[in-house]
Amino acid sequence: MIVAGVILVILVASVLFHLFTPWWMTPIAADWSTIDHTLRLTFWVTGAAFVAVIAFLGWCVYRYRHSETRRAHYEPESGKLETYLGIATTIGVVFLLAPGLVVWNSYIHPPADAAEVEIVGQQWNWFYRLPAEGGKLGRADARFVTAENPLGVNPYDPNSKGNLIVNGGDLHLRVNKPVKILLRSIDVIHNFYIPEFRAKMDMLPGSESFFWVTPTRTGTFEILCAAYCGTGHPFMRGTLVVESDADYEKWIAQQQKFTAMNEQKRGFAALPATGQEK
Ligand SMILES: [Cu+2]
Repeated sequence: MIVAGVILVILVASVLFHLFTPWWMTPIAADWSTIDHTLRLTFWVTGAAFVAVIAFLGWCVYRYRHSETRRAHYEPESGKLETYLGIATTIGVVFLLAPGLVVWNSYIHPPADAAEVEIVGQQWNWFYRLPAEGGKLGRADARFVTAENPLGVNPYDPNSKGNLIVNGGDLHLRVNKPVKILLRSIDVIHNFYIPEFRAKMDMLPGSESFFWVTPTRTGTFEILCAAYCGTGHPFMRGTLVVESDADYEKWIAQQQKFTAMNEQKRGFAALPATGQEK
C-alpha cells in the first residue's frame, strides 16, 4: 500500500512540476512556431505514455498485493492485449514522427528571395561571411585556408571579391527578412544554435549544411555551439543582433571585404592573375 501511494505521489508531482515548471522555452523570435507545435505534441504524447505506464504500475502494486488466499494465474500470451498495445504504440509513434517530417521539409527549403549568410565554426569561434550587395558568396575550400584566409574562401572565384568577412564580431540580420544560413566547419563538428529561433544544425567539416529562418523581432540573441567540440566548447558563444533595415545597412557598411582583408595582409595581391582554381 505504501509503495502504491509513493508511486501515486511521484506521478502527481511529475505532472504538477511540468505544469508549473520555471524552465520553459524562451520567447520565440522567428517564424518557426511549427517547431514549437511539434515539441508540444511530443510532450503530450510522451506525457500521456508516462502517466499511463506509471498509473498502471501503481494500480498493479495495489491490485495484486500479497494475499494468503490468492494464487497467480499463468497467462503468457494475450492476443487481444497485444493488438491494443500495438495499435496504441503505432498511433503514438506516428504522432511523434510524422509532424517532424513536414516541419523539417520546410526548414530546409528556403524561399527564393532569402538572403544568404555563411557561418563558419572553428575551435572556438564563429566567423560570418556575407555576399556584397546583389552579389553571391564565392566558393570556399579547406585547401585555401591560411592565416590570412581563415575561411578558405576561393580567391580565384570572382564572387569572392566583394564578400564581407566578420571575424569574431557580432552577426547582424534584418528583421522580417528570410535568410538562408549556410554552415561550414574548418576543424571538428560544431552545431549552430539560437534557442530563440528554435533553429540549430550540425556544421560538418568538408560539407555544407543549411537551413533558413525569418527573424520576427529585433533584439540581441545568443549563438551557442550545441555539439561538444573540445575543451573550449562552453566558451564558443556568439552574439546575433536582429535589427531594422536602416540599422543593418549601417552595420554592413562597416564590414571588411575579403579582398581588402587579403591585400592588407598579404596573399590576394600576390596571387597569380590566373589560377587553375576556376
Ligand atoms: Cu563548437
